Amino acid sequence: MSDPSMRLEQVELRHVRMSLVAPFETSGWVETDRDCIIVTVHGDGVTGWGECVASVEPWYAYETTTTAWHILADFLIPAVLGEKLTGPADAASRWRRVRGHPMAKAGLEMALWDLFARAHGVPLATFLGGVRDRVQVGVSVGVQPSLHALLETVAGYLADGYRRVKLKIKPGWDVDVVRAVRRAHPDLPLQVDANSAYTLDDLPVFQALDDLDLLLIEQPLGHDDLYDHAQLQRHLRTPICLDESILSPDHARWALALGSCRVINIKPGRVGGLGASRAIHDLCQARDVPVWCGGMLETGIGRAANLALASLPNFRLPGDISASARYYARDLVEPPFVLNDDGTMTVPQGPGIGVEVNLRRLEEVTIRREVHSTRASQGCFRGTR
Ligand code: OSB
Ligand code: MG
Repeated sequence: MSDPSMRLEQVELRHVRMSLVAPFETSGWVETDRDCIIVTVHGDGVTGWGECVASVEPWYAYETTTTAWHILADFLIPAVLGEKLTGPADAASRWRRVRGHPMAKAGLEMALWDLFARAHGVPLATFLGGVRDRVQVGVSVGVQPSLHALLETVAGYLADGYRRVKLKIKPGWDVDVVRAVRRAHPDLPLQVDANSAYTLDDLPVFQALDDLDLLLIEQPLGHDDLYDHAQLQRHLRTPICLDESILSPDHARWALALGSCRVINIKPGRVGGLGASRAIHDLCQARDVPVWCGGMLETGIGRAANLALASLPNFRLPGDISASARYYARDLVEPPFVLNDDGTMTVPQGPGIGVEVNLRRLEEVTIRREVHSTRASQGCFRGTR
């Protein structure tokens, strides 16, 4: 109890696959199922949970469930298993020489944050320095089969209580549809996300969007670009927000120095974990740049950590953190996440991520499992099924 360090005794990886309540279409891909890796860590009789957000296919990021599994099993877990750790930052420093692979790192790091917060008996939000118990949230609306379907979908989410809407856009599904939603809802806080579908040649599209009173335009240009975004931002009043381009605190620093964006979408899964997320938050706060918490269609495990993070003070725009029912018929956690009447979600107040994992449900959706243990009887058992 007084010993601040903890010996990490076991790490379990589970590849889970859950069907989404509706297909989610972006400029570059469609998801009907959500795959992720659930990471469970054990030490000193405490269990911690994390979620690695890499997808099966490399359409959003270069990492996949397969590459993340490899990096976790062969490099990250061996760097910390059996070690006495003083905290999540200590763990992260032990795998610093693994280049890239922020999603793999984040899955394990988040589980360790949960483990240490639970060992201290405090909510993850408190452990991170959170300052609010409710977080403003919104909903991300995929490309729809028709404008009519889009207007219906948006109206449905507004009826559910969402107060901020993000529309996915792509060439041929941009100015006209966004203008139609703006006309239907003149006062709605509205933003768009292109997932890197455009180039600087599309300046007229962004100049037209610039007149539609949007909160921000998310990742219009290349997924790894910082330079062209700076050129585009000069021509627009609407803030550009970077998502895909920011994979670390250094990327955030470079983007702000270059003027590539005026807002940053922080996804812990994309930037290497909660420690890196907090570093980006602090950097932006010092420069008076607002941040908000993005999402990767997480299960309740990742969602709980996102809510804890979004309770930090410089999360000034609503997050892509929707209720469990917006994604899944049955979530992995109890209680499921629900939207409050005021368009917020409540930050869990129990120890760690503050929600219970439903182990029966977890078992149902697991398609591969592997246990890494220090126990001699198990060796480094890598059970698979
Ligand atoms: O670009 O923000 C994105 C989902 C999966 C991958 C990328 C993105 C998204 C979303 C949905 O927009 C956010 C959410 O509700 O989890
Ligand atoms: Mg995005």
